[in-house]
Amino acid sequence: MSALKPQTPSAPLTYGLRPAPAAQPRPASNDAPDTAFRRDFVAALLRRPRRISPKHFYDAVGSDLFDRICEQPEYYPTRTEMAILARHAEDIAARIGPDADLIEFGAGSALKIRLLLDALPSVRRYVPIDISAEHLERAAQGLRHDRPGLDVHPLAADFTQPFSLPPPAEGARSRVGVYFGSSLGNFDADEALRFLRTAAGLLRGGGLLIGVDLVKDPAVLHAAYNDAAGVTARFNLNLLERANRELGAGFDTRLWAHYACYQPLAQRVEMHLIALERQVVRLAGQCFEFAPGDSLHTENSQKYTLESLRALARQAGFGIGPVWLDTQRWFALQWLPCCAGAVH
Ligand code: AVJ
Repeated sequence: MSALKPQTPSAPLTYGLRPAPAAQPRPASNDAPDTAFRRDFVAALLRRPRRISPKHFYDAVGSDLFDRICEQPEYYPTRTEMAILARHAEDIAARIGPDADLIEFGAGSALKIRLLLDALPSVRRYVPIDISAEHLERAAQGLRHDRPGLDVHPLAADFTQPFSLPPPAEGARSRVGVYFGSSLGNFDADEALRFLRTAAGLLRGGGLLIGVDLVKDPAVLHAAYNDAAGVTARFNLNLLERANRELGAGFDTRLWAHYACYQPLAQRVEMHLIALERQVVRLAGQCFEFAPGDSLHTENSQKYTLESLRALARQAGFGIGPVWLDTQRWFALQWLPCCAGAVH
């Protein structure tokens, strides 16, 4: 679900989103196309510590694997957030208000929004944004089929980059954003603030409904990112398989371990891929050597307190509205109104 599309030259970037940069001429020795994934992956392997944006998990295979993570018994966030949405849909809908132009960041399979749409019959338009174009198109088709009256306007885009939105829908009273799944937690603090500031600028007169995972017993977090069926491990390792598929890299995934752990000082789960043996991998005309124990840091998943989330939101220019929680207080859906006159 979450998030985010590389700016490949062929990506369907329209509606005021920044055009993709022109393809750069590439060295003759390299037969993989010059994509954002290629650039970021090579850069990730050259930097120390090695680190890549988790947005690159979401090729078609990775998006499907993420949907399967959401079905694992240990991965509570999706199910918990959906239960909050189902239980409080009427209250939430009242905050969103009538005739909204609804923008969803990181819409993925667009399952959660269905719970809200039932309580929002007057929505003017629904704009799901996601980095995974195929996945997004499938979700949009499904929604159009199930709700023939709804204007569904999918946008394949990477909103980790500076972005704007299509002009407001005709007859819309307000523009409202939804950002589910605690995907905000993939950003580091600076990036999260930048994203929220951009969103606050675009949602003036409306607001943002944001779902975040809360700080909790680390054993619960550990289990959620180390499911017994190994789906999260496959999701993590798919990054290397994607490099094999798209960049002609020769990773042997049997030589890599999925490693996820909670960092209590930073209050986040970190995911890494860790080399188990010495190996040399050729990629984009270069050789990369890995020693046993070398790590590629693939994801941060920040956990929040209501205070830490609200401080961030306030700093970005949002007001603080009501919050809806599950009974265990594992997950929060926070309404952030964005006053028309707010200064950013
Ligand atoms: C979609 C970023 C919210 O951090 O929990 C799930 C992605 N990574 N299992 C999360 C994820 C490993 C997920 N987000």
